[in-house]
Amino acid sequence: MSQATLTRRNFLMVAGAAAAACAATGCSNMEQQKPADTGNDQPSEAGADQPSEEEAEIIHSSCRACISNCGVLVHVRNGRVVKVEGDPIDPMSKGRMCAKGLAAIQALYNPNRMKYPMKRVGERGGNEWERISWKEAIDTIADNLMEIYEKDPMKLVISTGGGGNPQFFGLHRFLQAFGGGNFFEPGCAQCYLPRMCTQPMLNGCNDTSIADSTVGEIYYTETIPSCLVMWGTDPSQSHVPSGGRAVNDLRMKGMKTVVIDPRFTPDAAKADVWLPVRPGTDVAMANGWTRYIIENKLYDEAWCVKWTNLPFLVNEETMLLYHADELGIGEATDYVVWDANTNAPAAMPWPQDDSLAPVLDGEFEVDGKKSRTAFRAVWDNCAEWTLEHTAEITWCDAAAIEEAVKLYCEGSPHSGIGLGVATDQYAQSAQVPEGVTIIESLMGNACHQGNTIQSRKNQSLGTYFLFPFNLFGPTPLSPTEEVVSRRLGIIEHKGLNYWMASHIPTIMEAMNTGEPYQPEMWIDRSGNKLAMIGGASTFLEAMKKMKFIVHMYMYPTTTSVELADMILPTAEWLETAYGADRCNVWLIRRDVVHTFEHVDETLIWSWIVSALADRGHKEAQMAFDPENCGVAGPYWKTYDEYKGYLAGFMSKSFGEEWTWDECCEKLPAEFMPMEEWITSSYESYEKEDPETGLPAGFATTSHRMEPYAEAMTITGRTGGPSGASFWDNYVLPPASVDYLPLPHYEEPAESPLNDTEFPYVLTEGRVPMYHHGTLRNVPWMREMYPVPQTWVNPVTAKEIGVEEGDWCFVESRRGKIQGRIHITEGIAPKVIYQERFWNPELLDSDDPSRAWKVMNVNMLTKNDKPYNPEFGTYTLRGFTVKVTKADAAPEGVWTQPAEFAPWLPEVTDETGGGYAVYDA
Ligand SMILES: Nc1nc2c(c(=O)[nH]1)N[C@H]1C(S)=C(S)[C@@H](COP(=O)(O)OP(=O)(O)OC[C@H]3O[C@@H](n4cnc5c(=O)[nH]c(N)nc54)[C@H](O)[C@@H]3O)O[C@H]1N2
Ligand SMILES: Nc1nc2c(c(=O)[nH]1)N[C@H]1C(S)=C(S)[C@@H](COP(=O)(O)OP(=O)(O)OC[C@H]3O[C@@H](n4cnc5c(=O)[nH]c(N)nc54)[C@H](O)[C@@H]3O)O[C@H]1N2
Ligand code: SF4
Ligand SMILES: [Mo]
Repeated sequence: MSQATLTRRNFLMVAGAAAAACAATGCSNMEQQKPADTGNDQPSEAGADQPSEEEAEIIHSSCRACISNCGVLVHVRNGRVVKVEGDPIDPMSKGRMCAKGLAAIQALYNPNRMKYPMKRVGERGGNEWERISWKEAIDTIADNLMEIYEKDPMKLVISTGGGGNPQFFGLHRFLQAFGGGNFFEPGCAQCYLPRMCTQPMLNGCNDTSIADSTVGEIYYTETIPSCLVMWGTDPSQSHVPSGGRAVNDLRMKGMKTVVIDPRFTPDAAKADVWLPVRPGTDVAMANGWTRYIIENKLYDEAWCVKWTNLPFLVNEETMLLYHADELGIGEATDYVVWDANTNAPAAMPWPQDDSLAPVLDGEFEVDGKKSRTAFRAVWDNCAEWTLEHTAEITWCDAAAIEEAVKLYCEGSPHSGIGLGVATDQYAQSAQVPEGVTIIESLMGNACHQGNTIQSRKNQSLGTYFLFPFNLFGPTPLSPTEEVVSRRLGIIEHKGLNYWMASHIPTIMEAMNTGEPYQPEMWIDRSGNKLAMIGGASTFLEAMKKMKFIVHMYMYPTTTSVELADMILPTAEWLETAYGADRCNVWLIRRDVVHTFEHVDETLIWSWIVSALADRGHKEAQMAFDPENCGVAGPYWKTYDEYKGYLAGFMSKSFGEEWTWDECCEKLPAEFMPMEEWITSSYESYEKEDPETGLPAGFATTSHRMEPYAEAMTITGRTGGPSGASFWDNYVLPPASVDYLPLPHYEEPAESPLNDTEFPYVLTEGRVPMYHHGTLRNVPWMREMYPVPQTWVNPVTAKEIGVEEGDWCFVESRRGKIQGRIHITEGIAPKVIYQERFWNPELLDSDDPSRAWKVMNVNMLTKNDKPYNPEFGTYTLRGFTVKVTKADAAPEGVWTQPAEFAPWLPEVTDETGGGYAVYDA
């Protein structure tokens, strides 16, 4: 079959089937140009005079179709990417890729891409655009920014995509170069921040997110953890080739697994114990585990006494731990234990005074007042959570819970718990990592072989490439105390300060009311906020009040159509340069092609700063001078300057100073042998810290693990140790409620236990075909997963009166959407599962706003109170809905492979090319 007779339609059907097979098996590569493999001609074979495959150049790179950064080999022929495959040098993916990454060519050359900067003509929301030059675009933005800057820099709001942004902190740099403003991201308080702040603050090591690549332990094949608990995480779908693959390999070698997840995921299917927890009840589960471990004396007492703050005495009035100077028995840096030798309180210094005999469990009289050990406070806190009560609240089986805890405890201290995003997405987002830290501390599961808690260096530094200017100490560009304290919502939710973020609902309130000030301009660098943000309708209404909105993205989305005044075409990952540290290896992402006028978002921010500097903006001028910028490095005017910065940063790990071209020659490469990297963390707390000559301990205030989370309480009162002081060194006024040191279970605000109008509880979780709002315009992916499935239990299906494949309505107190019924025992009765979706095919219809409304779970989610006190988290998972039968699919939604033909790239399509430049 020749290309001339091949229709887009018949190509799609065959190629898509191959892609589906690949997605299911996580296969290592997909030939995208060999007729023999797909039984079909493919776009890149078009034209009789194509050179043969041997002439393709093969380039090492790193995928960025999701947050995972898997190593890839990119085949480029005649200036065109013709194939991508996994790179075996990556220790995490070991040569695998997932369907999203393999679809890279369809994304890169997608006919639906935005090609040039555009400005709106006509009404906002009218979807009429005019092409402009990069110069006009940047100058217009800079003029608008100067106007804001002169009034009040805080009126600027900028945002990014959490999962999608390889250069997350690039936006913080920008705000520092601008001199103020608010930053938000729809993940953040709802993704990773609660774990990433709470866990290291309390365990003194790392967070334990397999889905954020911070659990290095699972990639080492020489040893295996005894038992891995995957708690609200689903690596086989959220990290198919890396975390998912690694867990699978370890399971085959004998690692036991427990999965705590309402959905019967591939990881649940292979688990030794699956606990289908009711969405939103994980704190009850954690407290149930803690009580079982304590009541059955399964914990490691010697470890708890020496390496945790559990023997320290609690000042019941302040909820903080006593320091020895308060009782006049020692130094301010010492804590207080009850010493069994003297039967009296004693100062416990660091390192541990082994002549003392601290009592772990007890209540004593100290200073004329009752005082419990932190251990006893933990025990009291979980006293009500018997297995039966835990089972009743979490909708799990008591015997299964017991089996799971036992499995985990029997494997300790070589077991570990990996937390996922699920528990970040409801009001108890800080309390779950707190509860899990208690469990891990009791068992001594830290810095031993097999643990998820480790203290390795150089893990995931890549995420922070564009450090804020003040990351390693104040610079002249650090935000002032005034800027920090005026960020919207951060006094109340101080955990946000850890990422220098503002609170989304508080930003919306400021937009709606002008209090405490009126935001006026929004620059967004991400995908489709209207599909990703909680309570999307209210977000849209608030955003409409902005005077000027800029959206940077690769494709038009409903955010661009409904809200933007200007849209900027950004680069796909194959057009960007970056690096990724993967365990002991640096991968290098190379800009293998440049199409149309697409620009790496990093450079767009740089150009804006440059234009501000030209307009006499003081901080912007400083940002081009290395003197003012600290480790973060100055801004760049060209992509080559930027790549020079990347090269300098990566080559430091090798003790070298390479240019970008040298990096391209030498990377990817190991900066440390894998075994050394892995074992560097084992028993590291006992090893001597060369600076102090003392044991290293854990990186907390007490040098021990701190399951009694007084650090949280202190954060709420002052901003430190996690909040403002971590980045900015300021003391902030207290929040209106105390952040409690121990996790109490709160029933979700909308509960299936008492909601008669909306009787079911809805939750979400990843599917391997999409990354957030991406790839809904990529035919391969839409063929595999054309519309969102609504999972219902057979019992529920009967109740509702639906059958497999029926269309349905899912409705909450905030909105009504559609989905397609999938009946399965893999979800409990009364629980509904549906993943996020939006429909780019509707952008061309008479009513483009239907594109984000008809199937978007974020029409249903809840961005009003109650919020998590520490981080301001709103509710994306675990709220109530009703489900009813619908007669048909929403009008105009594509469900059949052939319908996606307009989005198929052809090799003959024009691609433009070369670097776009901004010439001030
Ligand atoms: N209901 C519900 N809502 C959720 C979630 C949920 O589970 N349920 N999950 C939440 C979570 S965990 C997260 S992290 C957020 C994610 O939601 P967002 O943060 O809005 O989504 P992203 O896809 O990360 O947005 C970033 C986009 O940037 C694109 N991108 C990559 N490089 C560039 C670039 O250089 N420039 C530009 N402009 N774009 C680029 C990526 O393709 C990606 O689409 O959604 C949250 N929303
Ligand atoms: N394919 C794909 N991969 C991705 C992403 C993507 O959008 N698509 N996004 C990336 C990003 S930004 C993130 S944050 C990670 C997240 O990666 P994971 O943490 O693995 O996230 P999810 O699959 O969203 O959620 C994990 C599991 O939580 C379950 N769950 C739902 N509600 C609850 C609950 O109340 N309690 C418990 N214990 N479990 C619950 C869901 O069924 C799901 O299987 O994935 C990353 N990788
Ligand atoms: S998991 Fe993510 S980074 Fe890896 S191949 Fe898939 S899309 Fe690319
Ligand atoms: Mo996320």
